[in-house]
Amino acid sequence: MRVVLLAGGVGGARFTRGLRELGRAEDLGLDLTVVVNTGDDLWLDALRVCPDLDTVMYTLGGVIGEQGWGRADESTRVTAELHAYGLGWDWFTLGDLDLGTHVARTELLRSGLTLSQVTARLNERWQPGATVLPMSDDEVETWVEVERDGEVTTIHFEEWWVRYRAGLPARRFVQRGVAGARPAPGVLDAIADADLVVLPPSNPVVSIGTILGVPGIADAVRSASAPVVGVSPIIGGAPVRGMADACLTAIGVETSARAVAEHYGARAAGGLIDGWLVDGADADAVAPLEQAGIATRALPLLMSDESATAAIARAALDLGTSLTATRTR
Ligand code: FO1
Repeated sequence: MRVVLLAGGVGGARFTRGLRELGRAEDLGLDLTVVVNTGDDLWLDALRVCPDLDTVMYTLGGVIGEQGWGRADESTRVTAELHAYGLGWDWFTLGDLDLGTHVARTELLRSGLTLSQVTARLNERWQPGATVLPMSDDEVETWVEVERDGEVTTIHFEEWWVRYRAGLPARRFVQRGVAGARPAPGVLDAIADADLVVLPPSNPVVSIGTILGVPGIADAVRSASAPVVGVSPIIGGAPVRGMADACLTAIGVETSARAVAEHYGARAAGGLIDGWLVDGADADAVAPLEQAGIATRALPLLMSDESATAAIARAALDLGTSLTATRTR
């Protein structure tokens, strides 16, 4: 069964790992492809840093840091040296092991490889059990227009997210480079050939929204023969982690499981999703979403441990399978 996921950082990576483990435990023959957001990427200390690609790679490789990014068993000797020279961002920690990835990626990029080729090469080492694709080989960066010290300015997403903890109201998000960006090789084919497309509980604006903003990808999802099932990143009116609420507010979407589903839209009405999973706390969203043409199921959505995550992954597969049965090709 070919499953394609459009994923950002922590939530998407954890969900993908749960789906992979479910497939292995029950011998489901899952063939997973993860299309990853690269809008968080940045040049820092002359290195190309790709937060979501690395979170997916490290999570599937079993070496993710406990905070959900960077490496486990990390140290910060090199970054301390950089800060001592007044370089880098002293509020953004590039650990020593993590820097190994950024140096390797930058060297491979400078040798002429595309981001896809570099990503495939780096993932070989970690055996992720899935095909990991950047959304595009072209540089796309999310910048955030904010008002700071009384003046309007635009800062890189990572500065907004990490330095300001999304505390400066985002006036708008600017995806620099997205207009001319092409889907990375294999992305459109994977979506077209999929038996199921999943929107995991990643940030619907700056992660999944950024992927869908690459010309061609949203249309590929809309026209996919596979059912499209999403997992709400919002439980009981709040994001499970991160600050998706600040992002949703910035685009005028209410922070609720129902509003995010409506934001993606029912595919029957020209939107993106056929199915949607909400937490039990949001069971009141089931009826209205069903009426809007989105098959909706309520179940515990907190990925508190591997078995909880596997249960959510199972529910997504089951909803997808039930929708395949009803979809005309
Ligand atoms: N997040 C933080 O909250 N603080 C950091 O210092 C930080 C450093 C960092 C370095 C590399 C990397 O790949 C991710 C890093 N992140 C950090 C997480 C990052 O902001 C998020 O993973 C995504 O950009 C949002 O999903």
